[in-house]
Amino acid sequence: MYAQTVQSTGRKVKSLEEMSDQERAFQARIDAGEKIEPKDWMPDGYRKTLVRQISQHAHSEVVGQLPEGNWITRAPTLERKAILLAKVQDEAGHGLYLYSAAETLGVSRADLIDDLLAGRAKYSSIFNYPTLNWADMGAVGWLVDGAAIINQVALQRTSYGPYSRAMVRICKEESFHARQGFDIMMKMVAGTAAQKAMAQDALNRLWWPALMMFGPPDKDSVHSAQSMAWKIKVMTNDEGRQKFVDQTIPQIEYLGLDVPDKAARKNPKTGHYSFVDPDWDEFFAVLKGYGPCNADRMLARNKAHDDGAWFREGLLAYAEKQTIAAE
Ligand code: FAQ
Repeated sequence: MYAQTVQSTGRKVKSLEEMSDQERAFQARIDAGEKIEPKDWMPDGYRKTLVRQISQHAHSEVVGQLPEGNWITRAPTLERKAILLAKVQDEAGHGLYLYSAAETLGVSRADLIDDLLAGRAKYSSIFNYPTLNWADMGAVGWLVDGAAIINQVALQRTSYGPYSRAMVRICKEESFHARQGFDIMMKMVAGTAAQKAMAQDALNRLWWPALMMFGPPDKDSVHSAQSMAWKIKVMTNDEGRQKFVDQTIPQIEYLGLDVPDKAARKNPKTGHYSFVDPDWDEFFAVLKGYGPCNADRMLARNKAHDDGAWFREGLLAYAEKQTIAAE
């Protein structure tokens, strides 16, 4: 029987006795570590959860281009501009792989994007915070991509084949992103006192929102218990957050910066750091649309979609012409 270690607030996970024969056989495949492929039978809830999570993940990649895209024209050197441009372009590619993985579950990318543009779909809370100066480009790559990698490395082992395979490629690119962010931070802390202060300020502002990326505490998570049972998620929200803190605090010390959480301490017995939770009221407010940049992000995405209408029409007209020519 699968491990049921996390309590969450959503619907109770069915026991093997409560499952139909088909559901029991499906659970046995999951427990044996088999990958589920698009044409395999799957419970409706499994399909629905994957569509929700993969599409939210895809939207995060696409909306996630905005805070960094904002700095492409203001990067301090040609080299930094080229690197940032490549990174932002990679995020668009990640969105594409993920929408494609979602489409294998019988939904259309156009409908998923409509949900995003109409404000019906979520994307990661982190992208509703502003990027105020160049040091934020370092902090986003280091902390935001760093947090994303922790989650995504685990998701390489997710039970749904197309999602798992998309993650393998995404993780390779994300590690380049995190390193370029850390490299910017290294330059900033080795610069003038004002540059080092900018790096500290970026870290102070992004630390708490980065902790929120892992989702609400396990006790308040709606989906974790069922998603862990189906191995859609292979790590709980709190486990991911702890990994991030344990990995990042030594990096902060290496940079010679102050840890924003003054109370964080390493437990010599466990090797883990204690840390203060982010403000969960703020997190839930951001999810409801009240973050500093929610309205701007939705305006920017809607404008980009409207501005791209001529291009989508052109593609369709070309495809139609090819079909007619082939008949
Ligand atoms: N922001 O029951 P749980 C990136 C929602 S990629 C917004 O715990 P679950 C790359 C959750 O959806 C970053 N909403 O949910 C990049 C659910 O809503 P619903 C994105 C959040 O799914 C870097 C509700 O709260 N990564 O950054 C957040 O079991 C730089 C209840 O929560 C992924 O999406 C949040 N932080 O666990 C791009 C990874 N947390 O649908 C550009 C895949 C929770 O019931 C630049 N996703 N919610 O209305 C996951 O691993 C999971 O979905 C979690 C949440 C862990 C995020």
